Amino acid sequence: MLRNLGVALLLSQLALAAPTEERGSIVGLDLFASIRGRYVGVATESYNINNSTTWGKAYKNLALGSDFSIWTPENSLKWEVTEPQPGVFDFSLGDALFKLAKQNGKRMRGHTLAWHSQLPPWVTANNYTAAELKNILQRHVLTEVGHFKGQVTHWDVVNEVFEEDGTFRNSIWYKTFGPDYIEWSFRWARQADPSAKLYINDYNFESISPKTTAAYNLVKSLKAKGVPIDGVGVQAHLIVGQVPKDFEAALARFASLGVDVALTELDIRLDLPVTSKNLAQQAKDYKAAVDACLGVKRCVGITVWQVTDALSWVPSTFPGQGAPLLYDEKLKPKPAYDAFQNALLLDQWI
Ligand code: 9MR
Repeated sequence: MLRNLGVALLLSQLALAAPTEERGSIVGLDLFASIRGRYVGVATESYNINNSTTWGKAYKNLALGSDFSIWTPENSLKWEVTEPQPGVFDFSLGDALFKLAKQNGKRMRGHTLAWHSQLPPWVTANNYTAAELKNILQRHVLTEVGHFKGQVTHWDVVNEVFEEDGTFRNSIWYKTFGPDYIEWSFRWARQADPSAKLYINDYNFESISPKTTAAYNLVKSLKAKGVPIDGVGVQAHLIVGQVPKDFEAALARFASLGVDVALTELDIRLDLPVTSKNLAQQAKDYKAAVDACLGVKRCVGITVWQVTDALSWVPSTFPGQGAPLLYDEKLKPKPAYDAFQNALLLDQWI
């Protein structure tokens, strides 16, 4: 107890130390998380990091710094980027980020393989037969996972397969194969890289709902059939003031199936403009999200969906909303950052 208290005090002092020019804060979020047995990750891209403006250099320091130990390519491993024409693969953007990760001791999450969105037009435009489309999906999964073999800790194998009412999304994959494509994709991914943890990933997985009940039942049946599924990715695109009260219960229900869970795309958007009031609420909401993960033993980590509000996907998708991340547009840590850190630091020692 006393030793822990000493460690806590030391870390609090280090946390207060001024950020350096090269590395952002000396003791970043991931160190605190690692003491709690978790990681903190971030979505980024090589073209975000390799930006030689003053702002770009500051971004780079944060992405490379000690807040995040694992990166998710925000867009560069999606089908439209990696297989723009049938059988013609282009991993150059992904490779650029993987190279930076390797040079800087970061691990990588893979995102994503079987999805309805960000597909190149040829997948849907050619009226492929079911047999042809099965070969196309198989080739895509085997080639992409094989290309990054041994370098990816977790793959989002299937993404957003459910509707809110718990029915399967009527994607090209579901329309052609029914739910079988889910099982196949996991098996092909395992075949191509036996060391990667394989995840099903979705939004609105943060509460008990028809959608998460359907996902629970799917994961249960996949496990019963021996399908290699290791985790449930809970995207956690949340709204300030609306973090579900049963967030932890939803994570715990997935974990009770004997799989890991992770927050894979955390951001908490607010109604613009930014005010001290909505920033304070956002800080509370970030703490609630971190606490939900810490409350579930098998919640292995938290990835935020970009470093800074300046690069968030939110404002273009939800006009009037934004500022959902830990660093503001000028790359200054927000109250949410301190709340995230405090959630990781406190509790355990008091
Ligand atoms: O952040 C991504 C944004 O840059 C893209 O334009 C968008 C296109 O669909 O995808 C965003 O990331 C999504 C992720 O891949 C899956 N979950 C929802 C994310 C936010 O839309």
